[in-house]
Amino acid sequence: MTTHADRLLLERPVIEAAVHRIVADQPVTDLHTHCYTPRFGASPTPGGLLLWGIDELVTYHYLVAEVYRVVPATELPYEKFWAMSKIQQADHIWKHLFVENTPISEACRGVLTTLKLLGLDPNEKTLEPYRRWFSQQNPSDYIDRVMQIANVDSITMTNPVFDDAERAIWERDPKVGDDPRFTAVLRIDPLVRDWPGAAAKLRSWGFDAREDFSGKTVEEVRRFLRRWLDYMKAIYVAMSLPPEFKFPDPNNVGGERFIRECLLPVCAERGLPWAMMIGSKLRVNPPLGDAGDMVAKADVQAVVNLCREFPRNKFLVTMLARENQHELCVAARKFGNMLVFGCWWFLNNPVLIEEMTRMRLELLGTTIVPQHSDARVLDQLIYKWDHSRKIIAKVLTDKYADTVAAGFRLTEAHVRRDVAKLLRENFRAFLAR
Ligand code: HDL
Ligand code: ZN
Repeated sequence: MTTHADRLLLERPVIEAAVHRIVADQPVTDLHTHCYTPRFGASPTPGGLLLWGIDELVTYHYLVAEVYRVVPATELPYEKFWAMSKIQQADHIWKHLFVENTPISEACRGVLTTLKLLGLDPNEKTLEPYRRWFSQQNPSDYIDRVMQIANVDSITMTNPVFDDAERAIWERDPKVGDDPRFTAVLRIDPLVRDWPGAAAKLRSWGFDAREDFSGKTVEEVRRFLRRWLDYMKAIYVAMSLPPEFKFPDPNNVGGERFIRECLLPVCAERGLPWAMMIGSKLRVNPPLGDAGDMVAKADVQAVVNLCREFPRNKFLVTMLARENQHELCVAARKFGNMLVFGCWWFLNNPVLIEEMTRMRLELLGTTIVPQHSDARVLDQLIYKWDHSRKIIAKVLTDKYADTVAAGFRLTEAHVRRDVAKLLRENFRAFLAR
């Protein structure tokens, strides 16, 4: 008797319907977000790191950048905008991006999708009706609701230990990350981006790290990493790296020695991946804050050198420039200790998600993690996954149709297996390897 799973998928419309259903039904393990457990404090509580609700959605830094294209700084000086309350900022953005202009950009459409999937009408002229609805939600219950709508089974945090506010919360509450819905990631950008400054910080925290690596620096930096990895129960180590990132790097001897003598030995001893997120050029327009960062082409050969020289280490890699994507896919064909992931930041747009997913499936098969949400506001999980699932399903349908046309007898079981790998199992297996 043929089971549903064994059902052959031959005609394109049958393939398409099955793929879209299976992709929608597959729980996602979201491997990179900026969301937080409720114990970190929730907005609008001052200092709360868990951002959620309409005013946080509408003041997402992507939308701050976009509203400054409509109302330039010559009309609204940056410092005046930042002096506004969150509510005033949101009203300003809603007026200019959602009422007086059509919310057609990906970041704008994301707010519409989120409201719609929450059961709200995205066409309100003011934010007041939404504020009334959100005021009735409780953050922790709301997390469950958002995860259920987005079909996300685990939210991976980003925990920048060099951020004074976040480190203070960890030190005040050792259990702050203990929420089964979340996992932690040790984020340590300054140790490569600014080794001298980071070494000085470590000394101020009681780790004897010298800029010139004299004394017990290597042991002390390894002790620092182990302490925070254990304390956070981190599942990997992450860094955003500049377009200039090189390995080896004669212009950043300290950063290179940190990677070679401290980071990678500790990651290898613990079987932890290092997530390299390469190509972010920070604060090209400083008064825009987080909205002021940009992208530039980076050097894939740095990734190649690291994967080759450290075969016992595992590298999660995403790059920010569209121009780097093909070379990164080819590099991944050479190194099984590299897992390519996500359509990061300025790549998280339908046109590029489709291009990158198609390129990756054609070069790497199902051995990738096609997407992460990068959600900064909890509610964004809803739209980031709704939008990406549809594109991933569209590309998979094409690739399955091509495979069937070549004579492969495709069944639902094949599709379920593949989609589970792409959205959940590849990441988990990479961690466990
Ligand atoms: O460095 C990162 O993790 C980036 O994702 C930045 O946080 C960036 O501001 C962002 O939110 N991108 O989506
Ligand atoms: Zn991020």
